[in-house]
Amino acid sequence: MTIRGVVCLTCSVAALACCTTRKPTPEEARKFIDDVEQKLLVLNVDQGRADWVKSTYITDDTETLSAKLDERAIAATVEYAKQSTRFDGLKLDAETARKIKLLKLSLTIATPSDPKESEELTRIVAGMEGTYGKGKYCPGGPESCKDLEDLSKILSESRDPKQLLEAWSGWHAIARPMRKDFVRYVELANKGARQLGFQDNGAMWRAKYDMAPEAFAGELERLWEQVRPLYVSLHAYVRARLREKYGDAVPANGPIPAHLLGNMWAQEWDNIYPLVAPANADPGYDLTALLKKRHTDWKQMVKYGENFFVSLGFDPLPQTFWERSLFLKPKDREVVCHASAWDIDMVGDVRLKMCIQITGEDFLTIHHELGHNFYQRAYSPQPPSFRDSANDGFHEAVGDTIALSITPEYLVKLGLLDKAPDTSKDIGLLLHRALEKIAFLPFGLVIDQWRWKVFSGEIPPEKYNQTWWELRQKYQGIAPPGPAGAPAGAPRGEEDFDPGAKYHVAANVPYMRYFLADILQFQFHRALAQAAGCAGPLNRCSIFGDKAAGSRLNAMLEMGQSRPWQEALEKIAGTREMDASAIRDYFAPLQKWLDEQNRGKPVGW
Ligand code: X8Z
Ligand code: ZN
Repeated sequence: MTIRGVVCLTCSVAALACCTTRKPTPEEARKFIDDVEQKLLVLNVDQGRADWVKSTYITDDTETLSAKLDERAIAATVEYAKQSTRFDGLKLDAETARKIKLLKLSLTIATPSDPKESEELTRIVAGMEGTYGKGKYCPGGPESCKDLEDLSKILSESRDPKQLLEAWSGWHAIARPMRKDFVRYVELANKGARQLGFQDNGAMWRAKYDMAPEAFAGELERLWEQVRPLYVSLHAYVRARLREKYGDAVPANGPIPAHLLGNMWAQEWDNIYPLVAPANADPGYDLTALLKKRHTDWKQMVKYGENFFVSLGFDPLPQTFWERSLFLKPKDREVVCHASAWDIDMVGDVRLKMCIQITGEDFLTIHHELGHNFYQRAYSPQPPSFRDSANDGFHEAVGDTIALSITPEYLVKLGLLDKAPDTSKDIGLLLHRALEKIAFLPFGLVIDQWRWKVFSGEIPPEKYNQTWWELRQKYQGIAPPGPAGAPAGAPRGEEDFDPGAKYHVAANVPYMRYFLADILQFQFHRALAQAAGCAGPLNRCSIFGDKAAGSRLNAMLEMGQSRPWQEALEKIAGTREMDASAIRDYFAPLQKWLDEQNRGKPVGW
């Protein structure tokens, strides 16, 4: 006798209908998912609004309210996902089958069925993001406090190792109090994921890619192997140049100390371009300086981004975008400054949340974020289940693809630059881009290599920090800075929780999407440049103003996640495979140049 049958014996007459052994019909499945879509849409929109208020005004109250609505929406999704298993094995039409599949995969965190644990988990996640958002380093009392924006500015501009170390250590200390919560979060998130049928929370994240999770891990390995030689060459070149600057603090053939690379997480290195610029091929301009020289304000920066999309044939952003977004850091309250793009009602109330500063870096980030917003608008006519990107790497890649079109010639068109440097400066331009895009690749990979192992239990809490730095060394070839006076590479302790000093770890945002995006954006760029008829080297192609490129991009965006990502990729790039040949082609002249520079010098760590 089936379990269902046993329960049936004790059922009331009224409940008997639930206990029949009759197989549900495909029509019932269709009705079920249509109904669930509508109910979840309401819950998710409410959750989004509460989350918006919390992120733009962090207080205990907004944190509590937002956690409550998170919990409500997540618990409902979990419940519907469980209910949907009754349609397992049924022959359904393709659309219904995909919607039901996506329902089970839609969460980045599944709450456990115990209401107390469910509440605890959503509270912890809201709290960790709040701790990150409020994080400050106050060396000499409240007046001396520096937030992440202040400390990041030091990391990018200072060349004084002592100052760099202080800013780096000051920020990383904000994560120490998160460690205990993070341990509990891992336990509870795993519990929720297991109740949904996944091995652990990391397995749930890996299941979202329209292929077997093991096959996905294999794809990552393949892509990384394609680009690793380029990274290793860049690393060796940068290390040699930093050694000229900082002497023995940078080892000749070991990992580079993390605080010397111009960025709090050593994830993008373009801020140290002036230290490593090639003598004869420096294009001689700096985007931050150009923006400042023209007195560009935040609104103009966002307008430049919007205009790019409009030039491709997209509609301008709605008035509500300008009214409801957060563009600047408020002086009177705590906010989460980490940039993000929002789709509040899933039908056009798109917003940007960012603490814009007038820098080249933020100019690029604005394009990144608007890529999310234009994607959101393009797929909004789809049924609610399909209002997302083909896979999460696609969402992250769109704005970056546009930013690859910010060429010197394009800056001349905007009136920001007087004259584009000739092709003899291409190595400088490519090196600048490589410090941004090639340096990022192993970082994009490492965050979730670490988290997946944490969720699977392979990394226990007492080894969180040690393994974090082992992986950072293995993939990125970097080491933690030592305490003042000590040699670089002195180990950090387990009282530190350095992963938590990165937003996405504190806020439960999966990270492999950025690694994928780094590869995909070059595939997109190559395909769109081709559509625009650009024959020149890829780094000089801009699709600005090209409607053919725009409609090719839009054809992919408007699909949302209605079809497996392989089909979306085919639509834009004519291939079903993620492939690093585009990024390698783009940087091929630089690879050759780097290898010449590195000749006779140590390579690797
Ligand atoms: O988090 C972001 C965006 C929002 S989706 C600002 N990025 C990653 C990061 O900052 O670590 C963009 C590049 C990588
Ligand atoms: Zn993004």
